[in-house]
Amino acid sequence: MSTGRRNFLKQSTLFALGTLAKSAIANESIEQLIDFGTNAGIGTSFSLPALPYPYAALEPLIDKQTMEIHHTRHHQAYVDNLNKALEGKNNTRTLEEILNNISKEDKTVRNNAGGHYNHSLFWQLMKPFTAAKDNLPFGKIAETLNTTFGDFESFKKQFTDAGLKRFGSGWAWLYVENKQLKIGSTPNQDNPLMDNAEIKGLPLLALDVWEHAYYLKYQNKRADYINNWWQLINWEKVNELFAKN
Ligand code: MN3
Repeated sequence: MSTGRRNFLKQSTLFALGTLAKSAIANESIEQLIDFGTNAGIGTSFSLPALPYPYAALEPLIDKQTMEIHHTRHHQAYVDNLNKALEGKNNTRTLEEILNNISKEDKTVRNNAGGHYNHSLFWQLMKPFTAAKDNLPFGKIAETLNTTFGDFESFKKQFTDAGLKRFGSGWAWLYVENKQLKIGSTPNQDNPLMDNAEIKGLPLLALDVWEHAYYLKYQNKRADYINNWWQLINWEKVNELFAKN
């Protein structure tokens, strides 16, 4: 969808909602940066956002088949199951509003709303693999990572540990809580936007450590997958998200 059309729909939705909650303002700014597909305005349902690059763009670090299955089957299933779970409930909330009040929802909505949000972020926080040179952060996020964690290598080690130590399925996060950068992880499809999650804040960087994200190429070697993922981070997008905080 074109930006103009999306903005038009967003404006219409906001107009239709009448009163503008604070969370809707935050949501609006994040949605200018991350494509979550069709938003859940009145009478609409969620949809799968297109990948911002071809399925093979992350080769050889993440293979085409993994990306294709991950996007068209796993992410699509979260979208479909979320829509199914909300069917007949006359949902008027945005994805972010649902997540902010997830303690009031059942497990099906929790897992699928989280799955839809997390994967939409994950795709857009990566970029096509170009060269084997180090893909280092730059700008404001680089400076703040240094002042918060000492240096990039220390940050990288702590974040990698968060991904490695998450037992079973889940996500590793860099997020902002009270203006502070923090590292953490969540189980299943939980994320820091959920009102009763283990960690809370606004996500800047998301890493899927479910086996389906890496098993075809890496089998049980999660550490190798994480080590290669650093070459794919879209630091420009991380900076854009950070600037909104
Ligand atoms: Mn996944």
